[in-house]
Amino acid sequence: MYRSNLYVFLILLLSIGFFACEQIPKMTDSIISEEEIIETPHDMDMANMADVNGDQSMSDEMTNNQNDSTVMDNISTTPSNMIPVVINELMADNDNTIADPQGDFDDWLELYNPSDSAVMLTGLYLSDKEDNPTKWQFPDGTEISANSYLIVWLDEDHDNEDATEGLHANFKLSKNGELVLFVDRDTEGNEILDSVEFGEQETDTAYGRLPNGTGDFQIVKPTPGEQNTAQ
Ligand SMILES: [Ca+2]
Ligand SMILES: [Ca+2]
Ligand SMILES: [Ca+2]
Repeated sequence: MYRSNLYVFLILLLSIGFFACEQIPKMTDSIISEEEIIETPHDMDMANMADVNGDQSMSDEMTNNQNDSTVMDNISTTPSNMIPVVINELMADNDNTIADPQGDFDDWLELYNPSDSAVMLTGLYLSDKEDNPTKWQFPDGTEISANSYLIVWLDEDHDNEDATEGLHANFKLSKNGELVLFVDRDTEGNEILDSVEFGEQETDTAYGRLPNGTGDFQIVKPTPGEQNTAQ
């Protein structure tokens, strides 16, 4: 009788131990998400990244670092190799599709954050030159909200005193086609996070990912600041 009670007690003790082990990681996760910090790398378009880098090293790095996510005090310290943001759409010859905050119909690029957390873009870059990947740096404090889109005007209005509203880069896009790079911070070796190479573009024609955020670039219906849709 005594021995059977002992067994019951041991089973109870093991159950409590198992339950505790299950709960601690969940509690930690909930703390992290409350602080709006990227918990896990989004399932990025790895194939596209591999195209850019010519290998899978970044993908491997992300996999290796997947479990390294820890509670961080500052969102801007989020390791860049966990940035889930992609180049989602662009227009290289905007004649009457959408005006920038100053009323000009300029080239534009749409970034998309598919994750459930805001992502700080401070220190990251956009460029249209492979030999100068750090051509234009996002201003300090630039943030892209969770599941949201961000438009960058590619109009060389970066130092235009009248163009304080909106993000304005120091390069334009050629309608004859070129390359756009989304580049990591200096501390991360300026790795290319995403890129798109496009050929000759028709006026007011948008080139974007379909399906939205993950698919290959193709001609899409212009949807600046919104989910991409087919023509
Ligand atoms: Ca402009
Ligand atoms: Ca242009
Ligand atoms: Ca869009």
